[in-house]
Amino acid sequence: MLTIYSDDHHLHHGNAELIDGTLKPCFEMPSRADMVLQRVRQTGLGDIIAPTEHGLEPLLRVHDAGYVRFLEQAWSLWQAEGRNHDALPLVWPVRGLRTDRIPQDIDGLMGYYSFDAGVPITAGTWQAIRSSANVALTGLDTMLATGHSTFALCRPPGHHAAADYMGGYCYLNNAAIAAQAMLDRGAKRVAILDVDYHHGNGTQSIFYQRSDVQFLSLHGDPTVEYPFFLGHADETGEGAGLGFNHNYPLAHGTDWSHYGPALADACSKIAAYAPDALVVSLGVDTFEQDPISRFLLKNADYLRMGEAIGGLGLPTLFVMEGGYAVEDIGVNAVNVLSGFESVA
Ligand code: SP5
Ligand code: ZN
Repeated sequence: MLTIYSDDHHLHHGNAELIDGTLKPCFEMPSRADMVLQRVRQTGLGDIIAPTEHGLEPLLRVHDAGYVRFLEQAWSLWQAEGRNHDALPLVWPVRGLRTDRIPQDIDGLMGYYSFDAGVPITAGTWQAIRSSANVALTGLDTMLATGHSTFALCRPPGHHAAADYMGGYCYLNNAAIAAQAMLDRGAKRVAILDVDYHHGNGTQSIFYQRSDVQFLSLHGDPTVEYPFFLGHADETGEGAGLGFNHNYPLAHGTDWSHYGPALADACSKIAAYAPDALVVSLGVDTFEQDPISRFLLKNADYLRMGEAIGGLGLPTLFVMEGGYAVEDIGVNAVNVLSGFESVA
């Protein structure tokens, strides 16, 4: 399987995140993608190629123009305040506060365009997130050109980013951008299967009212897990999208004995939808040793995961999302891809 990768992700390296009430080094760190790349090489998964520039157009098919402009300008606005450390939001327009007046001050903009503080903006963030989206779009190019499934080794991840807000280490929704680009190039239906430990709130919200993208997510039950405010089973879509959104909230402590059947159910819904192609939001933070998550999948379970997805027989674009057990992230991610290829 071909891998798309760029070193540009190193340009995004947040200093700290607020976790359990204290500032800790960011869990979403450059070594994550380095470890996955190293495992791709070690296993001889296939060639590794650099992304090509796709411009802003495909980003604007998914994201709000004001939001994209904000991402581009945030660091210089922050610096203009005389700040040289990471930019972080600290105030949000929750219930009863106004969202119809977009602030001009950088602190107001940071809050307006985010839903949590897990999104440091650094000097290199804009270039890194552009590159990450280009990785996904180049993966799509090669999948369409060759008919073979492809691995987009994206970093930063994307699935928590909605049309006009960032959050949860995510800025541009790489999976959504690729799915929309697929439709724009002639696909009639695309399914997105999100196996990251956390609900893909951004992706769900982007396609919630649409029937041309089916979204399915297996994740920690939002009653007790981040992102808390989306991802319940009764969210099934709206308007034309009714029936095209499927959430599988799973309990803390979920292991393969409960994960496997939920995944099988999701796969049967994908098969019934009969999409032209599949995008997999590939997070491996479901791992038993993940430092911020509470599922119990083991290294070998990721092979089973790949086999289940490969059984669908669909052209598949894997888009890297989360996974914070850095020592194992490469093994687990590549196990999914190897399991997939063993049946494809
Ligand atoms: C892409 C992705 O996986 N984003 C995840 C963002 C999660 N951010 C909040 C994490 C909260 C973790 N709380 C548990 C702390 C364990 N001590
Ligand atoms: Zn996650």
